[in-house]
Amino acid sequence: MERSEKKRDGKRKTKPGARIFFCADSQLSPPKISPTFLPADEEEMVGRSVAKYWRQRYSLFSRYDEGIAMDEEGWFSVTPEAVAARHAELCRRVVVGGGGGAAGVVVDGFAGVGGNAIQFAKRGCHVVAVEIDPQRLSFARRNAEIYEVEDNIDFIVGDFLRLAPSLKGDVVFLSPPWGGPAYNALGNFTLDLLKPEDGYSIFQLSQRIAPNIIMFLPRTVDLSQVEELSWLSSPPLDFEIEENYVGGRLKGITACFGDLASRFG
Ligand code: MGP
Ligand code: SAH
Repeated sequence: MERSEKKRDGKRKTKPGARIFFCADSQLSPPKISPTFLPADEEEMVGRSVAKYWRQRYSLFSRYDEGIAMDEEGWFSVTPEAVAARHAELCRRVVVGGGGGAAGVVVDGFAGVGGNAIQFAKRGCHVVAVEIDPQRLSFARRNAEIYEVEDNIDFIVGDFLRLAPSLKGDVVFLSPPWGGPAYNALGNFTLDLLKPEDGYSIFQLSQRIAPNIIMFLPRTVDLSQVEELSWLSSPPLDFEIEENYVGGRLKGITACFGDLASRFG
């Protein structure tokens, strides 16, 4: 699929109404630690399936060595810290400071080990972090403690699809499962491949929670389908997409819907 046309002023046109911005690629430097600090066999301990993510550990969590807790799905799903910081910056524009300085509420529907929730909280948002796996959510809490932001996060064990009707916030953040690392072999990633339900259903549920939605999606996602989500509302929601790079490598696509999209850039 032709993902973009000509590069111009740091933006690329895909089709009318769908601009691709480039997220600043802030490479986080690994902390200066003694080489003896980590057990030499840690790479082996994490297992072959996640070794490539372990090698990126400092771009996932810059404070990794302070005791970050991970499991297999956490390793391959956590949003790299620089990208999560960018998501939080986008949120902050609509939820903090606008209404007399009160912090807004971000509902993170698929919180994982907390990569995104921590960055939202660090920027002054109050976070409702929903995660179906109790152990993974306990890792998210521990990781938030390391970043000293646990007080800004409500940790809720549960199924986002069932909880959604009882939730309210300013922004919903969605980084649902993509089907594991094998997503990359599929080529064009269509929204029906998202878990636990297709992207259209997850999006529609989220619209009842907040007027702004951010989705973090595979770099191979079908962009025309993503744009179609904005047409589920009448009038259509403002919509922007952005490519997110870390260390020069494209990690994923961020789609913004609602007022948040009109404040892009
Ligand atoms: P990747 O494409 O599996 O790895 O994930 P990487 O390091 O780009 O490998 P490459 O060698 O193929 O280039 C890239 C990023 O996508 C991860 O760091 C996660 O932030 C995110 N990601 C990957 N998966 C499989 C998922 C997923 O299932 N759910 C969510 N929410 N994010 C994922
Ligand atoms: N953004 C997160 C990663 C999310 S990965 C981070 O940066 O750490 C997606 C998560 O969704 C997984 O942890 C998975 O357990 C969780 N999940 C899957 N189905 C769910 C559901 N129905 N409700 C809530 N969480 C769910």
